[in-house]
Amino acid sequence: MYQLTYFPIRGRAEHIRLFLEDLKIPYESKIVNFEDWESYKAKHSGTEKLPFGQFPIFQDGNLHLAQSGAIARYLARKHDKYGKTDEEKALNDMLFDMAVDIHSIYLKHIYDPQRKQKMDIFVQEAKGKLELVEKFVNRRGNKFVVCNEPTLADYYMFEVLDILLREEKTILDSYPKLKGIHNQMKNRSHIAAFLKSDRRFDKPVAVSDA
Ligand SMILES: N[C@@H](CCC(=O)N[C@@H](CS)C(=O)NCC(=O)O)C(=O)O
Repeated sequence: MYQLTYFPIRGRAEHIRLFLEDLKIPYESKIVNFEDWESYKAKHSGTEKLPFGQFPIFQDGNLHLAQSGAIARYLARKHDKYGKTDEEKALNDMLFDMAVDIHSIYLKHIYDPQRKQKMDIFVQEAKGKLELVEKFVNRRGNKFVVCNEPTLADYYMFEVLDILLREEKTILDSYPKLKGIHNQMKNRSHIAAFLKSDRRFDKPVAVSDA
């Protein structure tokens, strides 16, 4: 069975969890608590178990994968969710990397001790990206970001939209397509069940009021 090892937060593993859950792919979720991290890292960093000294780690038999993007792409290829054509695959990469960029805006903001005073800057920066994704999705005219069914990029985009909404609940109000995709993803039956389950961590990051 696949194994996914990460901290007890959503973080950079949640899009992978969402993918596995939506497709009902069995996996073992291994959680390493923050207080155990330094000793875990000292013991395993640079080994097959923790090749680059960071989580998440995904294991499929003898394959140990670091880098959340590599893990997501591996799974999308293996389970045929990368898109059918080279064009769909390239666009999936493009939208996935845009989700990574939006996630970076969120992470920079959420770890800033002054973040409450800097909400306007965060919202403006995030909306700058959302507007462009909204335009792309409109031009493309499909139900999800690239295709008419969820593919690679939708899982990361959903997670990113969800954490933005958590920080600013009106942030998607001007983006009906993105709001619609967020809703469709949230209401997919296996995802809805996961969101209610004890496999779901509430916190996107280890920040008490995030
Ligand atoms: N580019 C990597 C970044 C991984 C990363 O930053 N992991 C963090 C948790 S989200 C980590 O392991 N931090 C602990 C450390 O670096 O000591 C990915 O996407 O997987």
